[in-house]
Amino acid sequence: MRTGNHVKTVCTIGEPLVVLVPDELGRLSQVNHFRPYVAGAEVNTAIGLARLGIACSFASGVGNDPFGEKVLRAAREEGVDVAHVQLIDGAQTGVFFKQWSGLQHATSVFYYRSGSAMAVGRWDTGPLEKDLADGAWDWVHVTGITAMISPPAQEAFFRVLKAAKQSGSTVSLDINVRLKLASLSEWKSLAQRVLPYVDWFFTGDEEAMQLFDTKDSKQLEQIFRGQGFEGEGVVVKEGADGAVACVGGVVTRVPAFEVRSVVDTVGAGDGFNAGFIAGMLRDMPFQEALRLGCLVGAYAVTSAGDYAGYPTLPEVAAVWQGKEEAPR
Ligand code: KDG
Repeated sequence: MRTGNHVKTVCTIGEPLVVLVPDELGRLSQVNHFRPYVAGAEVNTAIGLARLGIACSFASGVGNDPFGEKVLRAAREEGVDVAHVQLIDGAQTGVFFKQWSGLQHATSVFYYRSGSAMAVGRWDTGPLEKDLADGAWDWVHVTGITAMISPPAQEAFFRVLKAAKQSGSTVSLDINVRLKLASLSEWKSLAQRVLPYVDWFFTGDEEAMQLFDTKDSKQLEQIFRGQGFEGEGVVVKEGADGAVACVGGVVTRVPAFEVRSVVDTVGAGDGFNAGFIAGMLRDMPFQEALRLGCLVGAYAVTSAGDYAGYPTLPEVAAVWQGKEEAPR
């Protein structure tokens, strides 16, 4: 039984990757230098939570190769518990490349992950399912990406999602549509299938439009309730316009934080999730939890790595007190 002093814990589950980020703008075929960063929506959220002082585990399967080791080191260095990260012999860690091109320097990604440990079904979810069933974590966070990596990854995804739901943990899911992984109709069907198992459904406004023809959080909640959703609510991330949530028909909106210049928006949504979950676990007023999500998202866009810019607790405290920069 949990006591009043129980420290609330989170587990995020998914595939981490190494991303090769070009040192220059333009076509990938003409780029000469790249920097490797650790990435992946769920490990990003785990790191965001750890930076906010939340005890967080990350569960995954990676290759027992240099990139798997890099992921493990990065997560450990950030204070994330990696007891549930399997380093799998003879398997590979997924990789992707970023490209900034065109008049708007639009970001595109090129995946090399179809042979990764999770994609080829080498990830053994048994130990994780056991801990999930034992209710090891207060909150479990997943994303739709895991289900779209491959058919074996989708089976693993639903096994852990169901175990998390049955354990009574709060379950959040960010649909995180990636059209390079599956078609829009496959994403629509996934979004429906997950609804009975999640307490919080996170989505970006653009992907909500793609999937449900609306980004209105109230309408989304109504649609979901008609399709088996019995969870808490829906959170819609609107980037530079902030975020809006609907819980039992009650809509809460918060504005975004202004940033001087946007370096790269990838990772902002995962950061938002970390801030929101941390706020909820700290029993912050709901609007403040959304605001904390927006703050982590804003910090994220100030740097090139997915999570490099995520703030620490002193930085958050400084903003909350109305000071722009944290004392160094
Ligand atoms: O949200 C950031 C992620 O999209 C990025 O790190 C890569 O997880 C990733 C993916 O599978 O696309």
